[in-house]
Amino acid sequence: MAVRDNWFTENEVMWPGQAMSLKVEEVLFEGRSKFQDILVFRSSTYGTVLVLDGVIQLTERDEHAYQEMIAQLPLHSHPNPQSVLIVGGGDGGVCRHPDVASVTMCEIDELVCDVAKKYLSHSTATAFDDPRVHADAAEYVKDKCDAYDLVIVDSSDPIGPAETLFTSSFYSCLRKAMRPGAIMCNQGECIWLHLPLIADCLRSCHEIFPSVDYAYTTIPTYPSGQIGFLLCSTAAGAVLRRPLREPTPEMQAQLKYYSPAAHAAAFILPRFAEETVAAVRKPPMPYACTSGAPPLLTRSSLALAAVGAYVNVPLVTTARAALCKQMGALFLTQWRAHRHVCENFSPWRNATECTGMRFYHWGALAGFIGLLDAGFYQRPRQAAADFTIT
Ligand code: SPD
Repeated sequence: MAVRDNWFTENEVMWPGQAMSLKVEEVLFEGRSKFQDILVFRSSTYGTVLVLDGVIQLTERDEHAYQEMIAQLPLHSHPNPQSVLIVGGGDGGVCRHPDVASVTMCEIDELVCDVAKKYLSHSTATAFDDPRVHADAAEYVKDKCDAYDLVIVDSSDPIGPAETLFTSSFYSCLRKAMRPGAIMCNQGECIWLHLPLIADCLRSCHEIFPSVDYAYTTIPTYPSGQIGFLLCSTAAGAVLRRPLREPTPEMQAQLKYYSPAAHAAAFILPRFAEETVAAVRKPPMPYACTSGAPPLLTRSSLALAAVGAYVNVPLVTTARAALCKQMGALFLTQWRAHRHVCENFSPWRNATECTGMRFYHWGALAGFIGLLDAGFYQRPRQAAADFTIT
């Protein structure tokens, strides 16, 4: 029994040794569907709470931290989303977000929708007017081809009915259902608790999608106060961390968590998670933006150096060498002008010639630095700027 002495305590199978508890004012619904246990209660400080199989799915107080981000991150990374598929999300919290021509929601458990309509109708379950609820998400998307601009997988945790939604065969089905340039955003568990699982999922995504990244949000009632998102695009080179559009002022006024700045910040990971994600992120981040060690010799760094050399050697080094020649010549001229004064001081002549030679050497060094500058520094910096919003 999850509620004891007016306290609900979360099931801890996936996060052993820790548990979230909320004080219960009133149990509103308790039952079992074909798939899972469902509990709804009114808490004393977090509003109405929905619990599936002993795990908190949403509370009215902090649901926006998750539902806004899982919907708005992909929505604002796509230039023009028209058609959205939501897998799961039976509580209705996500499907009220996409303001697009068509939203299809496929939730495996109809009772979750019914309970949400009854107990969450004033907060999250406000967009159920025309829902198309399908029996099984994995089965449903199997038949689809090139149908969606966005796919949002708002699932519960992978122990239970949502297990298939974390597999590579499911990601492959989704990939087929997505249009060119479409974006998928999946509930991506918690970096503090599930890094190996996240790494597995990201590796599967890496095999299937040409662009892959990971973001997270903070939310007090999910385990460890955090939950992440796997974001993948069917387009190569898609930079998902940079919003392509800003919310309209009216939309921004309704959002409590999402903003373009929160979008960009959501992808900045602590170092221990960055190391895992950096290994599979596509396109890879320039090392200037990551906390990982810069790779010394990669194919791309060699290619950049070659381009830098090609651009710099003829332009910079010849220009600098020409300048150095002039300065060397100036010294020699000066020396000749003063020759009659210091004709017995041969060291002067040698010194002057040496100075000229030194300028040649400095010219060569400057050219080399120019090469490094353009090949290894400026170009990654430019690429870094592409990943940053200003
Ligand atoms: N550990 C809980 C993860 C729950 C994620 N899904 C929540 C569904 C809310 N619409």
